[in-house]
Amino acid sequence: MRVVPSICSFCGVGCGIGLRVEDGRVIGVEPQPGHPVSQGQLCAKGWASSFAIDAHGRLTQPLIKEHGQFRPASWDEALERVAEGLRNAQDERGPGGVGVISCARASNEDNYAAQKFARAVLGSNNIDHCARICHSPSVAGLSRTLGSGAMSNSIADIDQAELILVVGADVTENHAMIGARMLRAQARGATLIVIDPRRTRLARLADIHLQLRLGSNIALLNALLKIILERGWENTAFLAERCEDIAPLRAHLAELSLAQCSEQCGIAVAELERVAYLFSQVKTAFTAYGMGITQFQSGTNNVIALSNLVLLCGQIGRPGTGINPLRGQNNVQGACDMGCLPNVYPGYQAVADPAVRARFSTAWGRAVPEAPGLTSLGMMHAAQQGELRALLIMGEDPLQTDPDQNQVARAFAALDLLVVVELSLTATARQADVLLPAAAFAEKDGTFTNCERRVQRIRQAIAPPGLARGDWQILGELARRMDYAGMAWRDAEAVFDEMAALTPIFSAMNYPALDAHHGLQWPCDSAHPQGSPILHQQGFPIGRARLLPLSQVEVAELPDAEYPFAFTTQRLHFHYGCGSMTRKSPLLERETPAGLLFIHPEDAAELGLAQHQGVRVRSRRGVLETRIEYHDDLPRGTLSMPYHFSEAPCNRLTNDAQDPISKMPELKACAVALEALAPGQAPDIHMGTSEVSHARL
Ligand SMILES: Nc1nc2c(c(=O)[nH]1)N[C@H]1C(S)=C(S)[C@@H](COP(=O)(O)OP(=O)(O)OC[C@H]3O[C@@H](n4cnc5c(=O)[nH]c(N)nc54)[C@H](O)[C@@H]3O)O[C@H]1N2
Ligand SMILES: Nc1nc2c(c(=O)[nH]1)N[C@H]1C(S)=C(S)[C@@H](COP(=O)(O)OP(=O)(O)OC[C@H]3O[C@@H](n4cnc5c(=O)[nH]c(N)nc54)[C@H](O)[C@@H]3O)O[C@H]1N2
Ligand code: SF4
Ligand SMILES: [Mo]
Repeated sequence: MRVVPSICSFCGVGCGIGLRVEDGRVIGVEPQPGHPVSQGQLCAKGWASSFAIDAHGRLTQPLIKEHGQFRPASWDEALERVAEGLRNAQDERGPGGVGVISCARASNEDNYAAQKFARAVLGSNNIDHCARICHSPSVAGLSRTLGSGAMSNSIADIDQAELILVVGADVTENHAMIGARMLRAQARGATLIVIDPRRTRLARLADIHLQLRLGSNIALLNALLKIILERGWENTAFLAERCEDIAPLRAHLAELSLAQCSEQCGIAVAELERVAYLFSQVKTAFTAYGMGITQFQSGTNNVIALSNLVLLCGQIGRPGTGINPLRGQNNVQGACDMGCLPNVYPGYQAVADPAVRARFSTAWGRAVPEAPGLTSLGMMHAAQQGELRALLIMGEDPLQTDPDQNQVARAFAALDLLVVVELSLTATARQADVLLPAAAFAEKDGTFTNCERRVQRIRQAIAPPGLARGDWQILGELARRMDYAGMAWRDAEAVFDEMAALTPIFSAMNYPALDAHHGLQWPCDSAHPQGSPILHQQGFPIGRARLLPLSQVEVAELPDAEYPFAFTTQRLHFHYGCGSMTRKSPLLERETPAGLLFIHPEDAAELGLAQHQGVRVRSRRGVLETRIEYHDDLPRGTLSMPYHFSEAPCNRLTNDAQDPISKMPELKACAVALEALAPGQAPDIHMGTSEVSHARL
């Protein structure tokens, strides 16, 4: 048995794992001793990595759909079919007629290739990925206030914080190793404050839990800001030295009524005062946040409101502090860094900047597009309008994970060509015209970037199953067939070196340097050859930071007589994303609750619903049937569902009302109606699927 060092391919914590390899198979994993992030530990998902990528259940050859059925094809035939379909779409609609959705689970090298393919080969900035529905408001909000949208500090800073503030993140479940670190910090004396409408495990253990009303973040944060300014608790030295004039914010807050903010968020003034005092008076406060801030139509403003709080108290730019968006996917930080976004090249170099375009155009030997591209949801809308004709999806499952499933199905149905590059047959993969088998993380070399900007090496431990190949290799071969020779890299290192040479924040990074450390944190350039664990210590990328006045924005769809329940969506510790990887593990599957709609026991009692009884749930967009499970961590009147289960797809119900700035859909709040099935009646998991299952057959 050999042990090959690698990085966990689930969440953005980026734990170090060792892949135990025997007879060409990964038979298990072990924690990497001495790893700076995971410190010799893993969570249940990390331990289950070998099930997730096992050859059993993987796609092993290219498939072409004919008469509604897949048939095996050679790589030659499949790629020729894709090249022809992409060319036809371009001929018909120009470069705007094609799009690429890349994969935050794949490597930096794969993602660099995806955006280069879109821009240099297809001539389109239609490139995006799941960050759109995850932390795009962080990228948009923090670039406005600070100039950089990534975690300002490192995970290890938790150890130095006197206070830890967690807003809208279920950390023990979703970033388990960070959650554990927060609890250890609390045990040694740090104050832990959680702001979340649900009583999460961390909230139960916290010193203070503010159980705010769903979607009332700005009202709550404004109340804290107002109290701090009125009491003179702000950090005047920091504001004078590091921030732009806060007079507009002060004037705006003076107009607001504290009583009204308190009523809007449902938290008593005395509680708000206590939190305002603690956060502003401790020397070091580490602020972390997640989807409870971003997944709203007010997502960008929610991020800015939190940034206002951190800046007002000067809790940034020092060890143990910072504003820290807990990036979700193992490589979502990397997919953003690599420029898989419609408006930026690698390293957040703006598409709008002619000098940037000129540099990439020269390096790539191709004219590059000037027009900004469409977001992922923008591509879905354009497909429904007949403007986008061909879409290449590299390892995402939008049919299950994007809002408003029926709308996604209609978009797929309208396309001339849907290409999916996947490990296994997901709901989205079933809809493909051409389905290409991808290599998983243990089957390729490359790098992942975790949530604290740490670029770490992954290494090929085994061969891919059957004919599967790495994403950048597939895209390189496709580029060659579309008459572009600039993607025929020798190996993953060559892709990385090309990227680093074009991207200032990575200019001093290379594989040997990454190998010599446990990775390096960007920016890593001649001024910071060892990387940058803490950002903004001397200045902000935009010079002085900005505090911006904001008002509470209500969610798009509030409960009413017809749809009386507030509905939100969440994650479970033992499952991940669309479930296509974690649901292969019998150990993780065993942990799945029998019920998938969580309801407060008193709400259930009022409706006469027994534990695990079948129910029909309906929103303005769709309907499904599932079973209920009592959860008193929810507030009364609010129902919640996880999104990991294709047999109970909560995204048939969710709303795609969008944040005007980042285009984030409101995945955390809509309104639903609930109807009991007869006692003993099993839910019909096909209820409401007709549009989806017939989309492309
Ligand atoms: N086990 C597991 N881990 C994962 C994932 C997974 O699928 N499974 N996915 C990964 C990914 S892609 C991501 S992005 C991260 C996400 O990790 P988190 O950000 O923790 O994600 P969620 O559980 O969706 O939402 C976080 C919290 O927001 C709260 N919330 C809802 N509405 C509000 C509100 O109005 N205000 C506030 N303050 N809070 C609110 C919810 O109750 C929930 O506890 O997890 C990553 N880790
Ligand atoms: N209702 C609701 N919906 C949500 C959310 C929510 O909180 N509520 N959260 C949203 C968030 S934050 C996110 S990030 C999205 C995630 O949504 P998705 O990105 O669609 O989901 P995942 O399950 O993470 O991954 C998709 C696929 O990537 C494939 N994959 C893994 N590695 C590779 C690789 O190396 N190459 C290729 N080609 N494929 C690979 C896996 O097989 C998997 O099927 O879901 C969003 N949807
Ligand atoms: S915390 Fe995240 S990175 Fe670490 S083992 Fe668990 S899923 Fe993997
Ligand atoms: Mo995410």
